[in-house]
Amino acid sequence: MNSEKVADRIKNRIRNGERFIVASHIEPDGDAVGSLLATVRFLANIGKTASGYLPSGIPRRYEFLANEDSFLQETPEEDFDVALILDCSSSDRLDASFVRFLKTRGVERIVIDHHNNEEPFGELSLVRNNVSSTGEILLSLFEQLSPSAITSDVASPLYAALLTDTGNFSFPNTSAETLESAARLVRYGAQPSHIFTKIYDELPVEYLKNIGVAFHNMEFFPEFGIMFVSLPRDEVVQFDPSFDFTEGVVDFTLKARGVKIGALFKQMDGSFTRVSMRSVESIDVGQFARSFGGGGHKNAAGMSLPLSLEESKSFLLRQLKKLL
Ligand SMILES: [Mn+2]
Repeated sequence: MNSEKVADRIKNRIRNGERFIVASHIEPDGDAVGSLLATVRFLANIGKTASGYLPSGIPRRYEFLANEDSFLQETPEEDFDVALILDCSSSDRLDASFVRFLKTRGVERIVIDHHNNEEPFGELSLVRNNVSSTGEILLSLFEQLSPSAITSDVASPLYAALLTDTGNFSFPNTSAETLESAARLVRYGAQPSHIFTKIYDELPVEYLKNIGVAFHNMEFFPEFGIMFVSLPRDEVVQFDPSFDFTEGVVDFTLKARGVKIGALFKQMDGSFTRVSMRSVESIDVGQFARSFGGGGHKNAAGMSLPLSLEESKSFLLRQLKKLL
């Protein structure tokens, strides 16, 4: 079935269904949270009963999008006609108890996603992997269903979804269509400056201290375009455990001229090191990480090594030289 036909069927299921449960992947990012929130609100606006399932709660960074919304944190008792599963490329990325819930209740699964999806797992799956974000796919569905139901509190989380999945409209997935979608979201009431500030400019002070620690411990190998930064356990600034104090630190490596591969080494204990990697478009660190038991995407991946901090760095440098 081509994607136009699938989209038509999904619109019909939304028009005819009454009770919806909306879910996304574990460790939800901006696209997952934004898409979920927008879908629950849009469905309510067109007169449906809709519940969002978010077992880990809303990450602090996206709390501002949620206002008064409440989410299911456990699988519910009541029945649903349809489960809308957003931004999720495989059922392994869903919360395990939710997968059991869908199976035992026999709830129809509609998957809407933009990842390279080898085995779409929904009864209906709309997968557009050339689209920036699940939020962008949803915007066009909502416009076809009922533009007047796209209130500003639907537009704002969709805008957050586009913003975060495109790295503030800087990644190669940013197309003319993406920017046009963003412009329409602004017309529906999203406020770009406010959303940007809330997501990117409200970092804990301690987080910036850790960036300082990581980059104070920088090693740069210009002949290979490799940069290593490290967070030794005894130098890390501990703070609010609800904030991942290493999130995004490795992204800064690619900001330096001449860097093609950046890696952050986070010392867990004397014999165990967590490595996060980033690469420029032409280099696949995802495949590299998988060959050492890790995982991730082409340009963003990670792995754990049963080695000390120093051993991990020399091991990775040796292996990366073979890759280049
Ligand atoms: Mn996404």
